[in-house]
Amino acid sequence: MYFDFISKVKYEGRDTKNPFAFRYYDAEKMVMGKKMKEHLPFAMAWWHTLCAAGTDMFGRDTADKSFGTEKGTMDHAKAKVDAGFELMEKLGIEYFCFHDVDLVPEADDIKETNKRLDEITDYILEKMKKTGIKCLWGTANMFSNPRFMNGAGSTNSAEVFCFAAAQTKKALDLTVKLGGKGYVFWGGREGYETLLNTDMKFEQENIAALMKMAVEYGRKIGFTGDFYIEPKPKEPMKHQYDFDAATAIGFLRQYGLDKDFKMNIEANHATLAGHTFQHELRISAMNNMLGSIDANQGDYLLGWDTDEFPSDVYTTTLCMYEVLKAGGLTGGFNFDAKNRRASYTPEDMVHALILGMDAYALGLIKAAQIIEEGTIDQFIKDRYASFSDGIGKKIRDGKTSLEELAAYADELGNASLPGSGRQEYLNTIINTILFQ
Ligand code: XLS
Ligand code: NI
Ligand code: NI
Repeated sequence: MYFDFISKVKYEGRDTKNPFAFRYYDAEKMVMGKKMKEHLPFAMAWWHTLCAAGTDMFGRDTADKSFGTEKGTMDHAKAKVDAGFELMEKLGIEYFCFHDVDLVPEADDIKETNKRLDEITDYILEKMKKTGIKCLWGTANMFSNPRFMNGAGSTNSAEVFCFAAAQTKKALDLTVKLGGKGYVFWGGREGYETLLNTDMKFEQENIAALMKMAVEYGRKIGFTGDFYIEPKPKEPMKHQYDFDAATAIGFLRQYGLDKDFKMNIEANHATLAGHTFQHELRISAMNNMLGSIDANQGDYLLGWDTDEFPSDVYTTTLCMYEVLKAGGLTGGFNFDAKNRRASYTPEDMVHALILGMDAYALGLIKAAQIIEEGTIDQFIKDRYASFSDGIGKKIRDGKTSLEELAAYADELGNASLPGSGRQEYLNTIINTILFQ
């Protein structure tokens, strides 16, 4: 037992003084006809929760994540499983996400790493059966090992490409073994630093080839879930090929991968791309490619992926507005987020997950209110009313021509101004709902 200071974390309402209780997340509460826990399939990220211990560019670990064992051993790998399942059970988190090398220490020889992976996933599977906790998605870490310095699918070395293929194959095996709903490709180092040494078209074709083989293999071994691209514009590379959702969707269509892939949208990656989180969700949803979410947040003053636990309710509300409008996610909400370096205790790990779950629960409640209150949706509908009949309808139906429209304009001589955007009024509506 690593988290002895809590038993099951419960919903106690916003006035509770208990630091280890939910103020908003009430798993069984009905919102728009569905239980909160069905709207919000939360997932724990193995890497941040059980591996990351506070090391940054300027200093070493601040948190003790040895879980009472020696790091780098299989005992440690098992202790991480024990700690992770205890944490998920106590918080009521029903899913987890993993990279291959989050689970076991990577050996020098890939055959040995794969043996360790088989052993640890047997152990995880036992725990899953006992607790009912499930796997949301798996992925391969093809960016940490020095061999991937120039990328995985985009590498200049055919030998390294084979190791990327081998890791993808094994990570798919493990995802299927654990019943994962999805399989993620985050670009990692799939990008470049300078075109002076890079053939961009060649690299993108190779990434597509790797993904195509992954789809073929995955379907062959019975993976029926979605593959995801997780767009990110930069970091670690200067230019990443999966810059944002629109770029990734274009890429998937170009290479005929769009039927098997959806987006895994991360809030912090959206803002790094110069978009709002809501924008990235909308782009994905309107292309029927909103699959899953990495639920974190960045810092607008910093230009990198700070992976903070989500606290900004304005943003979670607009996220949940998009998710409700899209009819929910086929994936879930993965807390790809870590404690700040100075919040280094086990208590902080629990506070962080409570914060994230409450921020999303509150966002869900507020988004449902925005939809039920109706002003925003009605306003948007009315804003385009001129296209519902007459010449506007002809445009929408594709039943007109430039000649006819030009004649229409000639007749008018001048156009009246479009209706006001009323942005300030609409912001007031949102504030009234958020802070009532
Ligand atoms: C890094 C990514 C990574 C993916 C999984 O920025 O967010 O954590 O979610 O490889
Ligand atoms: Ni992520
Ligand atoms: Ni990230």
